Amino acid sequence: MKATVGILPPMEEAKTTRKVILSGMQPTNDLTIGQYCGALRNWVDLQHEYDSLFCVVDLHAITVRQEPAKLRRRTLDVAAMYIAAGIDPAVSTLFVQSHVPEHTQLSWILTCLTGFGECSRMTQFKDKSAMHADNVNVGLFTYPILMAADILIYNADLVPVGEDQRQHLELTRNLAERFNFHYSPTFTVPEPFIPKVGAKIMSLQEPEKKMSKSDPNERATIFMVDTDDAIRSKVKRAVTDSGTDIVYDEKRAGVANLMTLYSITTGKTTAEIEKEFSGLGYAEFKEAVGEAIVAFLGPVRQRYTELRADEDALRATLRQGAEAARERARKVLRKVYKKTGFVEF
Ligand code: ATP
Ligand code: LTN
Repeated sequence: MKATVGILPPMEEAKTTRKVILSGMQPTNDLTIGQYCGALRNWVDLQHEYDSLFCVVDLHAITVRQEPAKLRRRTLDVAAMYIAAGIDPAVSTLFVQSHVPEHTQLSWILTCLTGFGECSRMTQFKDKSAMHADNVNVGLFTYPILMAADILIYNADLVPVGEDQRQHLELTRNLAERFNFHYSPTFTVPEPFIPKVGAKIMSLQEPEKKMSKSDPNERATIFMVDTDDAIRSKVKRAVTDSGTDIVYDEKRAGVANLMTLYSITTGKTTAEIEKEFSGLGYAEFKEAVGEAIVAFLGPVRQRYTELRADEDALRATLRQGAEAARERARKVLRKVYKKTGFVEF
């Protein structure tokens, strides 16, 4: 919030001077503990301090082939998981991306300001087109432009995401600056907000690779809805190395990853963890990590199950969120249309 000296601003002004944050996740599968550590837990912490908007980016999800019934179900699953993890719809604006058509409308204008080369350089495009070689569609290519529109349509100041999204944020910043330069100052140039610990949770099976919800090897990923036994078993079988001591060393990716997970789920620092396990081996350490994750995820899973059981209430929450988001998006889009030179309707 802006510092105020002397008299406090009136309530309305106080509300509008709060900085804005926006973020989203794709409903392409159940959420993982990687997404929780890299993004969701930050959203929960930041929502009280900022004017916050969180969406389920279903339009982004169809850049990879989706079964319609599954996509519909997962969109609601992800929204329920946001709330279960601690996003309070009374505090934050929570909505589904396709419910706010202004995102796609702005996206077209930004598309016409983006160079072909800029999109070709995106590593997520390169990775995903290699992974889905049978469906390298243009949406996969222009994906980051829609993401830029998601952010710029609300003039977000801050975007809490994991490390893998840094490059997309850089493009978003360039597009905001380009529009502002070609027309006149319009968009806020957003900053990424990437956590120091947990920005990249690695696969449990190939610890040099990011933990991914689309990994075909289920043992590599801890899902937020995994059962206690599944969590224990996945941690127990996590790939480590031939060493024996529990010390944080980035070169020993498997152990470092488990230490990060333990640190986030217990709140302990690396030094505390090293001390706790000094003289103990991988077996004891893995058991503790498994139990910490079980204890941490259990209550979230229970809240999730309750919330997901009342679909009418969930849909009503999402409708309210979309109405609030649209109201804001419409105003910005109107300004952008005018500056672009479109005749007013
Ligand atoms: P996929 O692995 O299916 O490609 P994704 O990265 O596209 O998943 P999203 O739902 O789009 O998943 O990601 C939501 C957020 O979670 C993003 O901010 C992303 O940076 C973060 N995130 C995803 N996976 C991880 C991870 N392993 N570690 C840390 N953050 C992550
Ligand atoms: N590209 C992101 C998901 C995403 C997003 C956004 C994140 C789409 N729109 C806006 C933050 C802000 C991803 O793949 N993780």
